[in-house]
Amino acid sequence: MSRIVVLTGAGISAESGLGTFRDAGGVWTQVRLEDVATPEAFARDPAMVRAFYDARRDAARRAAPNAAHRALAALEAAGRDLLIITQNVDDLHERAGSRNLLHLHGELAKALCAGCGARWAWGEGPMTDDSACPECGEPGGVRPDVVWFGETPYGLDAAYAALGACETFVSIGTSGAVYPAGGFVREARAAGARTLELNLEPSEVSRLFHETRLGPASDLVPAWAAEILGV
Ligand code: BV8
Repeated sequence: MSRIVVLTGAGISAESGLGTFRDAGGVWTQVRLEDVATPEAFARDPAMVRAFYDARRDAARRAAPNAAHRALAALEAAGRDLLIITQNVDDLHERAGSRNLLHLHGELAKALCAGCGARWAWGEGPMTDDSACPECGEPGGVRPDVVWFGETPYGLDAAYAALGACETFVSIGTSGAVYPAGGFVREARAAGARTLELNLEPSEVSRLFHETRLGPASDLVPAWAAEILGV
């Protein structure tokens, strides 16, 4: 079981040029989450929802991991017992080299068949009504493999097991506004873990952390990783 559990949110990818959600100018200030990030939105206007995620998939493909992603990957490469639970749907942790990773809210780089539940890697190009599922062959039901509001996050059993056994819980670049991830710090504290928040601004759950450090992730995360490595 991982002794260090790290929860990441959109803030760790902000310096890679990918938008956060609730900051000034964030994604949810440009488009209503009810219009693009719920199953009802997809049922109402699948083309609009697919286009929203196609644009974010293209932006993620053009982005590059930053020093914060690389510092976490370096901890894993140095043999530290670390699990990253990310709320992010980009693949910047993977591209930085992290492997022990759980995408709680799914991945832009995958597709899901709303009909049969098949999931597969999505390559280039937009999702359309003509996109057919490779399993059932049906067109019309291909959607991004992301967890929308009202849907059950992926890997919750593994996440809670890791939180219940960790010694250190570090939250990076998240407002703590979305649940159940926003409650993970409570789970870690109940397990006796030391809890640390690395964020640009105080979050909705800062009061629950033993320590909060404020600043950009590209500064705070490499500095914290250096402490862990004793360098
Ligand atoms: C569910 C998908 C039932 C893809 C997203 C209590 C318990 C359980 C559920 C709920 C509950 N209360 C309410 C709910 C319902 C709901 C919810 O949380 N609503 C909110 C709005 C109140 N939750 C759900 O519906 C979840 N499902 O509950 O199912 C269930 C529950 C338990 C067990 C079984 C079943 C599903 C939630 C997932 C929704 N999908 N994304 C996509 O479009 O991306 S959520 C979306 O928000 C993203 O995933 C995003 O990652 C996530 C969280 O946001 P953040 O990452 O924190 O981003 P944000 O902009 O908010 O904050 C950025 C932070 O970074 C800021 O603090 C900023 O200061 C900081 N920052 C900025 N720049 C930097 C920085 N930090 C460091 N360096 C920088 N440079």
